[in-house]
Amino acid sequence: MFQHVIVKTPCKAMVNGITDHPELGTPDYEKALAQHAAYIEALKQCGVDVTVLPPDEAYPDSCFVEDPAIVTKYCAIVTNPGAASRKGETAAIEPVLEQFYPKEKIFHITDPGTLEGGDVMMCGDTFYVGRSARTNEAGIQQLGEILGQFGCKVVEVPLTEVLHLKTGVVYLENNNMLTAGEFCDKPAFAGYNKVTIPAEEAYAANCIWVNGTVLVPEGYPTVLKAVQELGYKTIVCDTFEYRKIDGGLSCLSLRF
Ligand code: CIR
Repeated sequence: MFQHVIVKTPCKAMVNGITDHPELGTPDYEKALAQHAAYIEALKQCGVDVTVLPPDEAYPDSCFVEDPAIVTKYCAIVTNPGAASRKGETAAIEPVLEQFYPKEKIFHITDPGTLEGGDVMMCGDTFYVGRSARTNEAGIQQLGEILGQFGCKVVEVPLTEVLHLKTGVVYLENNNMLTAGEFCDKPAFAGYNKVTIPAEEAYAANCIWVNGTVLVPEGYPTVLKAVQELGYKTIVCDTFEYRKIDGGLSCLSLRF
């Protein structure tokens, strides 16, 4: 069960966030703020306390607070983002982690290793890590050494089609996993009860499990039905302004 969630209010500069989908247009800041507020309310309904960090205009993508840190029941890890414009986001997240973890339980990914939290999927004590354009071999090696101290296993999953691992796969606990695109037939996920997401709803692979409830992005009826048929309570959240800059439900929070 998760007790805590950290989110960060989007800054006005989010309209300049990194995107591989310029055809979706520029985010509308006011709508993004409203969607963020609704997201916080949905999280609160799942029984967690929510720490809301102030916006930081220096970092357009800083609302995607999942990427500069990894939070587990054993320790927290400050990452080293692979995107140059996001590297500085880690300085702001570390003091926040210190409110929840003792200093000796906070670790760091360092150069030449790069790693972003969106590439890390926790399945119990196994952590699947996407080797992506943002997360490299050295970063994965360092993560393995850090989590290995706590008896956890790190499994590398190469990816080529999407930004981060969790762009295309989500673990919903109870051995259930939703997979889209290149993740549908990855040998690493062979032992899970996998539900395949159709290509036209691939964005909705980025949903999140929070204490038995699954937050699902608005506008993906096949995925919503599939999650409900697995027996989960669901809450639908509109994330369209964040989708324009390649973000979604998981990227917007740290859950632990
Ligand atoms: C980026 O490209 O870094 C942001 N525009 C989107 C980050 C999404 N984060 C995530 O999937 N964990």
